[in-house]
Amino acid sequence: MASNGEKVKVFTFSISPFVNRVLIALEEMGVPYDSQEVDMNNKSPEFLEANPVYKKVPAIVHKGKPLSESLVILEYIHDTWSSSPSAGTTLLPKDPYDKAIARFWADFVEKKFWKAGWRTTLTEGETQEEAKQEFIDSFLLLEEALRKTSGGKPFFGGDDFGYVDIALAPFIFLWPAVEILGDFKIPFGRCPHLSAWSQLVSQRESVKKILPSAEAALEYMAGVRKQALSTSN
Ligand SMILES: N[C@@H](CCC(=O)N[C@@H](CS)C(=O)NCC(=O)O)C(=O)O
Repeated sequence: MASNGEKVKVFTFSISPFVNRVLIALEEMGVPYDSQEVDMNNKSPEFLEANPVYKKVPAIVHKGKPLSESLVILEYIHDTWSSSPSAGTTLLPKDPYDKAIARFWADFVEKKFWKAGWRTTLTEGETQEEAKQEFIDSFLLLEEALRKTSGGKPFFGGDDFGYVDIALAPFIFLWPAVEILGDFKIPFGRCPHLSAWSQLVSQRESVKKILPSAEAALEYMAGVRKQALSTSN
């Protein structure tokens, strides 16, 4: 195990894909960590001290220093543990252009792709139709990105299960919930690379260990949808 000082403390919320990015990366790098589930209705002073700006999970504390925002934490994990002997993969590519492109697509996952998926589950009528279309368009863009950046290899990171793979992986278990609550089908037939990628990624040890079941995701998302629709109507 690559402790590099001491165990990482991770503030979590089990259904959060952003938290799961961090946990999958730590698993992949063989970094020991302790997790502490945050009560979202009663955020502890210790957690708020770790993320005083956004007050969101994930937040980590390593060697007494706090850090938040999942993609920032992934970069820290890369910089701190990539060269350790226990690292099972490399998160970011070495080449500056490839690295910038990886950052671009990881950013896209939250800003466009998941924003549309989240909106699909929480809305109805015309707004939901628009969100669904945006979600499908984002899928097709990710398919093209995977085709280009993988260079015929299985992952966005080529042979390495890397930064973009980890940024996107936690959303796999939410896809069935988005389909059911949005009453539509993701066009997997038009996304052969992404389809193969998601099957491979779902079988990865770190992913199997960290991700909750699709049923748990559906139950949570259905609850959030019910609440969102009751307050908007
Ligand atoms: N951009 C953030 C997003 C984190 C985020 O949205 N976390 C949610 C859980 S999925 C949260 O903590 N929400 C609590 C709140 O808003 O009070 C990241 O990448 O870490």
